[in-house]
Amino acid sequence: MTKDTANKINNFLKFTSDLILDFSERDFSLVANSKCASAALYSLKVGGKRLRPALVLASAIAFSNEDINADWHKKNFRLKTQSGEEIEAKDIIAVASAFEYIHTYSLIHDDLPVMDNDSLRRGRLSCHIKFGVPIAVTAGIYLILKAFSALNKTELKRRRAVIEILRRASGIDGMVMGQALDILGEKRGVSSDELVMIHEHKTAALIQGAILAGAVVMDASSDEVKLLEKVGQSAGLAFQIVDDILDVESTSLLMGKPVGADSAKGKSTYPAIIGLEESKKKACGLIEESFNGLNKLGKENTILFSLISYVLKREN
Ligand code: GRG
Repeated sequence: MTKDTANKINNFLKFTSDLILDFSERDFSLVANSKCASAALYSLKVGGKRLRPALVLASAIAFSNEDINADWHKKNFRLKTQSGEEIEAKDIIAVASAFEYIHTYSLIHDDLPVMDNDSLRRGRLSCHIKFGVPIAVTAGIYLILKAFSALNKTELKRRRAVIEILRRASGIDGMVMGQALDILGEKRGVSSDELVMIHEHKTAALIQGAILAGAVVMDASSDEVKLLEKVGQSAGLAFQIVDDILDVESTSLLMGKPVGADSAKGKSTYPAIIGLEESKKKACGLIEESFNGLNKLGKENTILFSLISYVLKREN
């Protein structure tokens, strides 16, 4: 990756982070004195790469009727859908934020003592260590409800479709199912096919949903959505394989959470099942598949393409 591309990606992630933090500060302001909202905001604010909301924005930009070099890098940008309708920044930012709310809830609940029992997240104390388990549980539930109410408040023509994408990606057809399969498989160990199934649901579904939501807001056609489903699924699976690899190769300082935790807990991971080198090859192959899909869609010269390359190059 060139230095130029790396800078472009980092700037875009920072741009996304600023937008969603600004949105969530206002979104939570009415309940700012509630412990539950404070805990939710704490977990949102402590950091994170902001990949999912960045994918929503990047996909919306890729499928908009904009010149790809247009100056959308400002707070009140507007994007035109493929049918020429203008979409306001606030509505796209609401969609991006909803994905980050759901992702943050999943991290809060994943860290709980009854799940992974991790006390560090994003380089800071996990939500339940800082606020106690009952507040952390309610903060997670609060984030789920806020995500769907943020989508519901948008004036998007495709609002219902976007709500359905997030519901499918995060619920029993997606992330929740993946997490449940992961927990059930922990004790007995899983086959490589089962591991693909777990990763595709636990992690890839939300990443895929973020890419689909941005495109659907911009009126992507059903053929485009079909191709994008594969793009998102491959990128999402690659993301989790890289996560498994980083758990072996990275440091706790870089990751902002304990490393080596997967093998210590006897979790089934790609490196444990097929080895480190094969895992790296698998992740590269999946990103190639994603790129092929984007090429077919004529989206090779976009920030969406660059963000997908970041899945492979990320260091934390
Ligand atoms: C109770 C069955 C049940 C489900 C609840 C807790 C939960 C739902 C799901 C857990 C899903 C989960 C934690 C998946 C892991 C995905 C993953 C690799 C997260 C790390 O994402 P990053 O690296 O994190 O993007 P940052 O901090 O950068 O945002």
